[in-house]
Formats: sequence, structure tokens, C-alpha cells
Amino acid sequence: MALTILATGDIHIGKKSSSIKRNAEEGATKYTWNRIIDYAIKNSVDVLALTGDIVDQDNRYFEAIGPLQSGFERLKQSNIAVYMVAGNHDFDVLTQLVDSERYDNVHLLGANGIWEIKMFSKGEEKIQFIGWSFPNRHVSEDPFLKFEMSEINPNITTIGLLHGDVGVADSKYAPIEFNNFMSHPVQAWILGHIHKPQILNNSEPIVYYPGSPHALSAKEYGVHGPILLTIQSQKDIQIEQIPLSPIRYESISVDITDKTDEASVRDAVTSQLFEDAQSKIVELDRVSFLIYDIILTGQHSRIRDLEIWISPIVDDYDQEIDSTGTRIYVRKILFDVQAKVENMQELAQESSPAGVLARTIIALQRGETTDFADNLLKEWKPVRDSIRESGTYQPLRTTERFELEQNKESKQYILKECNRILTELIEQQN
Ligand SMILES: [Mn+2]
Repeated sequence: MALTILATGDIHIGKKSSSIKRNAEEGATKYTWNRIIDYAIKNSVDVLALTGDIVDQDNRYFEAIGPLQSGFERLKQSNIAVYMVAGNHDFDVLTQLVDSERYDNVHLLGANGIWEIKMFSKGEEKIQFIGWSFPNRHVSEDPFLKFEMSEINPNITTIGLLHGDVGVADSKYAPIEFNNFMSHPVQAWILGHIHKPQILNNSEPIVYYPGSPHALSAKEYGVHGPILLTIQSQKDIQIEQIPLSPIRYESISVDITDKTDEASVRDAVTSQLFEDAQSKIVELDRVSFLIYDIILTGQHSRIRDLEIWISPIVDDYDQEIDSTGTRIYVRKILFDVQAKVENMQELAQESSPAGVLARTIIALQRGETTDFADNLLKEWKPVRDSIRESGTYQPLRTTERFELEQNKESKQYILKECNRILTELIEQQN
């Protein structure tokens, strides 16, 4: 008989998904926690494995204690064991919330940053869980430097649970060098910290970030949910993702070249939205809110009007897909639209304001720059820095790479504005 493990991490109980307009219960991550418990019980899994950041922060104690304890209680009634490690968000609170006397089915591994092994058995079958928990909010050392696990029985299936940042050597959240996964008798490493699901290694050993089971922000696009491991033997472990997130984020590009009036722009956007949602319909069973970013592309001669025509979609659009219970919203419109100008090269020779804009557009598109763009960037930098130092953006990031990213972002913004203003100038002249 196979053993089954439902595995997930980064639930962040206490948090809500961004950009949910209605105050819907599905927006809160505890909703998905309850779904995970329901799924585990209904499908009689043997173990629920949790890879840290189950609770958003230690100040979420009161918010987390109810859902967590009732979940543990229900799992106990159904004879389902829980094995887990703590992450950087719940290094403190998870140990407080796990009352081992009340829930003898719940096991925290590797408290205080000391690797630990625990055996799960069901009849004749056994699994070893090994794991390491965050001892503090920040850990700048690879947890494998302190790995000592002489007790691993190489003849028993071994599952590793770990929270950390694979391949990011200067991370403050447990930097892990990938090769470390290869040198131990472990068949599957299930990881936490990264919210986007990622398979780092397919087999021998499996190395897998299940990602957050509940999509929290637009960066976490695509299907989200826990993973189900079916263990036939040490050599035969199947993994499948179970889409349980009630929220899904997506983005689409819509080319608005030739859509010259309001009606045709609206129609292009709404019909493509609906088409894209339709194409995903088999994956939307448990999705209540499908939230889009729309990127407008192409060339247009009235970019300012375009913005006026399409912006209300963010507040007003609320469409159900064919009475499936899934609603489509739009979170944001992004403009990647070029000014439609017949004689851009000629215009760029002029000394007029339109000429300056045309020259700057051509230069920025080529990855070059002009005095006009450079002066804007120069004036911009102190404003940007003061915003960053105002405390909203903590912790401060001042690395060179970050500066470069910021510069690139600023240039993209200047390019976008030059395109918009150029079409306005030309419109006025006509
Ligand atoms: Mn984390």
C-alpha cells in the first residue's frame, strides 16, 4: 500500500490576497488552510507536511491560533499526522502554537536550528522525516553547514523539510547551496520560502518548492495549491499539484494597434479577457476570483485617450464566467504602447518639443539615451531615494543591482511618458 503526504508551506495565515475588491472570505489565507484540512480528510492522506511560514508573523498569534488548532484537532480525529518546520515568519510563534500534549499527531522538526529526525509509521510502512527550523528571523548561514544526521536509515524512505533560499548566497533567509541536496540519503526535499511553485530537481532526490497554496499577490500568478506525494517505494514517488487556491492571478497582452475608437478598444480588451479565462476553465473549479493585469501593446496615435477609455475597467469590471462561480477582475492596466507617428525619424531631426520627444523615444528603444532623458533621471534620483528612505520600503536595499533595476524602471517610465506626450502634441497640432 502506498503512503500519501499532502505538502505545502507559506500559507501566511493572517494575510489576505491583494486586489480583492469584495470583502470575500476567500481572500483570507485561513480559508485555504481550511480547504487543505478538508482535502486531507476527504482523501484520507497519511501525513500533512508543512514547510514553514504557516503563520504570517508572530504578531498574528491570536489570528492564527483558532484556525491552526481546529485544523490540528480535525486531523487528529481523522488520524492524520502533521510534520513541519518553522520559517522566518513563524520561527517563534509556531513553537508556541504547537501544544504537543494536546496534539500528539503534530510534530515540529528541528527547533532552535538543530536538525532532527522523526519516524512516521503506519502498520509495516515507515517514513523518516528530517527537518530544520528557523531559530531566528534572520539566518545568513546555509543550514547544511550544521547538518549531522547519522541516524538516517538508508533503507527507509526519507523526506526532508526545509525553509530557505536556494541558490541565493547572500540571502538573510537561510541561503542553501543546491548541491547540498544531492549528498544525503533523502528521496524528496520539500521546501518553503518561495511562493511560486518550482521543481528544482525531478528525481533522486526530488527537490520541490510547492509554493504558497493561496496566491497572495499578482507576482504569484498561475495555479497554486499543495502537492500530493504518493510513495509506493523509495524509488517510486509520484507528485501532483492540487489546485486549491480560491484566488488566481494572470496577465494578458492586448495589441490595440488599429483600435482607433473607444468601442473597439473596449471590445478588444474584454473579448480577449474572456477568451483567456475560457481557455483556463478546467483549472478554475475551485477559483472564486481570477484577477488580471492587462498589458496594452502596439502603436496608437491617441495614448492619452486610450488611458481614459480603458482605466475604468479596473474599478468597474466584474464578470462571472458562464455561471461557474468564478469572477474575473482587472487589477491593473500597463501601457507598453508606442506613439503612432508617420514620420518619427524626420521628426527626430527637429528642435521642437516633439523633436526632442521623438529623439528620446528612438534612443531609449535602442538602449541609448539623450540629454533630455539624462536630465530627467538626474532630477528623479533624489525623489526616488527619499521615498525609499521614508521607511515604507524596509529593509533598505542599496545594492548596485537594485540601482540598475531602478534606473531601468525609470527609463521605461520616461519612454512611456514620451510616447504619450508625443501623441498629445501631434493631436493638438492637427
Ligand atoms: Mn519565508
